[in-house]
Amino acid sequence: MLRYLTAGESHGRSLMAILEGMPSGLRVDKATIDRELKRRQAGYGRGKRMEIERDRVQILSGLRGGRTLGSPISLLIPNKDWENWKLIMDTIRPSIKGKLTRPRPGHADLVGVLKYDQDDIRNVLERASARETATRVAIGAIVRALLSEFGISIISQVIQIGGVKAKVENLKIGEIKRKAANSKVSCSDREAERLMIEEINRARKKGDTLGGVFEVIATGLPIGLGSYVHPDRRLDGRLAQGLMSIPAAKGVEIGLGFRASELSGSEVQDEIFYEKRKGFFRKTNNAGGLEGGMTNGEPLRIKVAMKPLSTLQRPLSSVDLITKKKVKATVERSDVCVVPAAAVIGESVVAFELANALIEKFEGDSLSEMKRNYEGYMKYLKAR
Ligand code: EPS
Repeated sequence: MLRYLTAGESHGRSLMAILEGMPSGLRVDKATIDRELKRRQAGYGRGKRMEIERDRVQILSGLRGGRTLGSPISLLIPNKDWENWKLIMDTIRPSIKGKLTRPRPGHADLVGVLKYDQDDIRNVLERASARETATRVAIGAIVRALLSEFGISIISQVIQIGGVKAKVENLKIGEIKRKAANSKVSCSDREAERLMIEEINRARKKGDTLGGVFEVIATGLPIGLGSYVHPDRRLDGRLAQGLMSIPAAKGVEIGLGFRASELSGSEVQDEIFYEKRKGFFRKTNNAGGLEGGMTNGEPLRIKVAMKPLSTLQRPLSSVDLITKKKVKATVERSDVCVVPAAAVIGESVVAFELANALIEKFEGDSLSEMKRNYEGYMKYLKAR
């Protein structure tokens, strides 16, 4: 079983993670992790914090000579901004000047202070912050190295920001990869990209924020990752859980998603074909690559809807925690739109769930043992 823990406050000294359950013998490249961290920081619509940070990982354990040992991999990502916050965020004797007492609607602020019995919203927002997702992207980059050993790759694209929807239905996966990588908002439709940027500029001017939708696509998946035998082994459920845990995520659609509910069965199911060279295959992929909670050999296609961020530069009404009077919510430095960044986080989350399912199916203490198990299974499938 693959598992991880993360720790760290947004303006604390650093973010940390421990990843456990990776096989030995896997080459892990620090530069590749740093590249993914950089992708997460980018995207049009980000705020001032991203001008301060240059996220870089330090690999503290679990590797020797650039290869995994099978032992826990521990990671550290320093917060550059810590220098500006170390008096306020000191873990022993912080200087507490102005406590934050005006909760932002939509953020963890109000429920967090009530649940954890706090009188300063900072004690909630520091960990609730989406900055935590940097650790998930670092973990994602490591598990992607494992997936690529088995020919699995993952890409993403932004398909909606605010009211602007991209036209991407007829694009091939190769085209999406190329076009999205060259877009400021990770969108494969140039005209939509232009309108999205305009929409972000408008929102910034108004002190408002924007949500949107991104899609993650995984290719090269063998048939049979995940299982139908027990609810918590269904891969669609695990993917949805992982993706819904991204801050501001509000919905997940697999394949046709909600649209499938409007159509008849004969329009939705992907008919089965067989050719000696290809084996069993489909001509459509409405299922998004999953049937019965298992991969069916077609590309995995999964969409995530993000709500607009809850920190508004022109704040909404709230109630002060102490005076109980109507006030405007706290204004923290924040971003206008993080959908392009969330797409990178989504890739990482999907990578983790797929790697977990891969390890479950082809279990081995070393990469070579996993590969022997994989090859045996692929040979068996070919003979069916
Ligand atoms: C983030 C860092 C944060 C925010 C954002 C994500 O930096 P700061 O709070 O110092 O401006 O930009 O966090 C939120 C959107 C949030 O609601 O907490 C990051 O590294 O991604």
